[in-house]
Amino acid sequence: MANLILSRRTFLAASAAGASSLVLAGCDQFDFLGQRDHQVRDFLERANSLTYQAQRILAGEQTLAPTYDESEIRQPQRPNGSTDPKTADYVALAANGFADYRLRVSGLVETQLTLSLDELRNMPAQSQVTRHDCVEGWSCIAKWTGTRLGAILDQARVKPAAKFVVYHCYDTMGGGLSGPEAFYGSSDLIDAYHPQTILAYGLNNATLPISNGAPIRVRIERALGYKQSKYVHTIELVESFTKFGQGQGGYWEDHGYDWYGGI
Ligand SMILES: Nc1nc2c(c(=O)[nH]1)N[C@H]1C(S)=C(S)[C@@H](COP(=O)(O)O)O[C@H]1N2
Ligand SMILES: [Mo]
Repeated sequence: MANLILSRRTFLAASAAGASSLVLAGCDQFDFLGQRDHQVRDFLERANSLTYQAQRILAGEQTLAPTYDESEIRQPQRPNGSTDPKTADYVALAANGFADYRLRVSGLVETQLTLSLDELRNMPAQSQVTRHDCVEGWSCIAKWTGTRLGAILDQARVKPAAKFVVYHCYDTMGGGLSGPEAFYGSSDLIDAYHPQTILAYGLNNATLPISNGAPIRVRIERALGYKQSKYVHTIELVESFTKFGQGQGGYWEDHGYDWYGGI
């Protein structure tokens, strides 16, 4: 494991040297990205010096989440958190079978995108049987089908200044003094470009139901349940989270959960 210990300077030098040197450096070398307390991962989270290009290259080198056989699916995916959003926009979309749904890709991109469900379904599809782990202490194995987020980001052409992806959702949570808060989540570009990160529209060989995030929810397979934003309407590329909610990068993060949320 000695070769995993990279100083910040060595790491930056490697990034500066560009794609080829990182790729030639081999695969296992980037396993540390999955270890939440590793100093380099910690550095990546702060990501201030790391370019979009460098984050992107690292994404392809990450370890995959374990996958399972379809026969290991024992029960339906347990719905949790919001399971039936009541916001007016969502109710209207659902009433029409989501025919008018459009996913928006905005923020630090060269080309803003507006994609219908058909357009998303016509992009290359990917399915994976993975385990969802909720911090409340339960897990479910399920088959998720969708479009790779990386392909969508490539279509929009992410600007170099972007460091994070914010997932804006249709549902609201709570209702305290400040009123209901819109649910949102986020990831870095490493997780966004991870080969198993998809925008899912299918669950266990059927259309994704409302209870599990219809029509589109995020699957970031190496992250905990609360990072799997459901009911996504907008994907916004940003440099920082400060202008959203309490500035911690997500509804649950604003309420005390750790931002990384990796497994
Ligand atoms: N928009 C939205 N996404 C969300 C939530 C939510 O309440 N709203 N809950 C999160 C939590 S805590 C979990 S465990 C999973 C639950 O996903 P599931 O309903 O498909 O099991 O969604 C996550 N994504
Ligand atoms: Mo959760």
